[in-house]
Amino acid sequence: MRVSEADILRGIERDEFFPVFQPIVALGAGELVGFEVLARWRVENDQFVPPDIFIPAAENLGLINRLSNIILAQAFACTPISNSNLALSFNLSTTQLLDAQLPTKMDSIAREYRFPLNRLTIEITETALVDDLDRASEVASALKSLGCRLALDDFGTGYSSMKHLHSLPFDELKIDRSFVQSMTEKRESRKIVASVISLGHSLELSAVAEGIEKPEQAEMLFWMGCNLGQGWFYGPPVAASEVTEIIAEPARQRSRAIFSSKSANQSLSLETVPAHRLAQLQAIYDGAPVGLCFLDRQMRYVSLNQQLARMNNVPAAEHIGRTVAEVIPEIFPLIEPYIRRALAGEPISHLELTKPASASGSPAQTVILSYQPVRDEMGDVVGVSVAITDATVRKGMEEALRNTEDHCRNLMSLNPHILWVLNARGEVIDASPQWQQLTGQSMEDAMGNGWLGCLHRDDVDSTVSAIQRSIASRASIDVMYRIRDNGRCKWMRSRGAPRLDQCGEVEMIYGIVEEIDPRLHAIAR
Ligand code: G
Ligand code: G
Ligand code: MN
Repeated sequence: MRVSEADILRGIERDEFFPVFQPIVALGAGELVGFEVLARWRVENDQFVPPDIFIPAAENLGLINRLSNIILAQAFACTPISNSNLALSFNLSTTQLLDAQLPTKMDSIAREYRFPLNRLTIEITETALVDDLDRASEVASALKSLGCRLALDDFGTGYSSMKHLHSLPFDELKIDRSFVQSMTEKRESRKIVASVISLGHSLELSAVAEGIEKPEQAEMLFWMGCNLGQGWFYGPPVAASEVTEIIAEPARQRSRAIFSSKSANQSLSLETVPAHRLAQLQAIYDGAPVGLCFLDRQMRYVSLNQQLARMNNVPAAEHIGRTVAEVIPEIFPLIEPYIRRALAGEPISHLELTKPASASGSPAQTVILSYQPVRDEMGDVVGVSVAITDATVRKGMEEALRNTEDHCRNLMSLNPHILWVLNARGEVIDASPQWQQLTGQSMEDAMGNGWLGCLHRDDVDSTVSAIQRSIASRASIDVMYRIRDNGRCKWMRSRGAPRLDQCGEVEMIYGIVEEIDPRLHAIAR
C-alpha cells in the first residue's frame, strides 16, 4: 500500500486520524497506571491504514509533526484521563526529536488542553535513533525540563541500545515484545529480559514490559522484578469513548489470573533475579542457622554461607574454588560417596553423621546432612546444594517447637472459644476440638460443610450466605445460628475475618464461635 501526501492531507481534513489508548498496568496488583497513545487512521468503509504504513509515510513526506500534534491534542482532550492522575505515553518519531521547535509546540498543546506534562512520557524507538544524537539530546533535555519523562521504546531491538541509554536522559525502558513473548519458552529471551530488568534497577529506570499476552508471562516478569506491563492480556488499545470503562475496572480483575495456584510452586531462579533480590537472598543465606554451600561437578565450593565456614573452622574465602577434599580432608572420605550419588542425580536427605574431633581442636560433632542435585534448565546436574545442621542445635529447636505446640494446644483446649479456619470456598479446614464436645459431631465429620449438619435447619441458609458474602466482599463475618444439643437449642455467635493474598483475593477466613446468651442475641437483633 502506498500513501501519498494528498491521501494524508485529505485524511487530516476529514478528521480520519485519532488516538487509541492501551492500558499500562502494575503487574502485581493489576492497578492501572496509565495508557500508551497509538495513532489510528480510519478511511472509507471502516477500513484502517496500519500505522506501520502511514507513520513512515508521514515521516518521509514531512507531515509527521502535523499528524503527531493532531493525535496528541485528541489524547490530551480525553477527559477521563486528564481528570484522573493517570499517565500518558506518547510515541515520537526520531525525526521529531531533531526538531528544535517540538518542545515549545508540545508545551502549547498541553497548555491548551490543561494537561500537566509531568504526566506525559515520550517514547522514542531506538531503532530509529541512529544519527545526530547531539541534537536529539538537546530536544530531549528541553522536553525533560518541561516535566516530560522519556522512555526508550522497543529496548533491545536496536543495535546501539547502550549508547542511547548513555546519551539521552531516559527515565524508562520498554522491553520489546519479542523478548516477552518468547521468554516462557526460550532461556535466552528469559536471560535478556532479566538483564534488562536488572539494568533498569541499577540505572534507576522503570521497566515496562510490552506485548504481554499470557498470564505466565506477566507472572514471570513480576517475579523477575518488573513492575509495569502492557499487552493484550491487560487489554488492547481502545477508543477514547471506552477509556472510562477501563478506568472503572477493578484492579483485581486486571491482575486476575496472574498468581495462579502454580505460583505457589514457582521457585526463584537465582540466575534470573535482579540484583537487589539477590542481595536479600544472600542475607538470608548468611543468616540461616544451617551450613549451606553449592558444589560444582568437580566438588569445588562455588558459594557457601558464614555458618558453614564456622562449622568447617575455615574462613569462607578459603573455600571458594577449592575442593571439599582440600578444605576438609579428614571428613571428605566420609561424605564423598554421598556427594557422588547426588552428582549422579540422587537427592539425599536426613543423613546423620558424626564428625571426629579434629586435630585443630574442634570437638566431635553430630550433624544432619542433605545433598540435593541442582539441575540446569535442560535437567542436567550442574552441582550439589549442601545443607548441614548441627544436630545438637536441631534437637534443641525441635524441643522448643514441641513446647510451643503443646502450649498452643493447651491454650486452644482451655479457651471457651472454638477457633475455626475456612478455605476460599467457605469450607471448614480446621477447628478446635471443643466443637466435638459441644455438638457431639466428630471433628472429621465437621470438616468441609459437615458442620452445617449441626445447625438448626432455619439458620443454615443465612449462615452460608454470610460466609459467601464475606468471601465476595472481603468483609468480616458476624453471624448467629442455633445448634442442636440433645434436643435443646443453643445460640452461637460466629465471627471471623478473611485473610487476603497478594492479589486481594480471600485466601482463608479465620474466626471463632462461642455460645451466647439468647437475651444478648435479642438485643443484638
Ligand atoms: O498498534 P500499533 O500497530 O499501533 O503501532 C505500530 C507502530 O507505530 C508502533 O511501533 C508504534 O510505536 C508506532 N506508532 C503508533 N502511534 C504512533 C504515533 O502517534 N507516532 C509515532 N511516531 N509512532 C506511532
Ligand atoms: O513500537 P511500540 O511499542 O510503540 O508498539 C506498540 C505496538 O504493539 C502497537 O502496534 C500495538 O498495537 C502492539 N501491541 C500491543 N499489545 C500487544 C500484544 O499483546 N501483542 C502484540 N503482538 N502486539 C501488541
Ligand atoms: Mn511505544
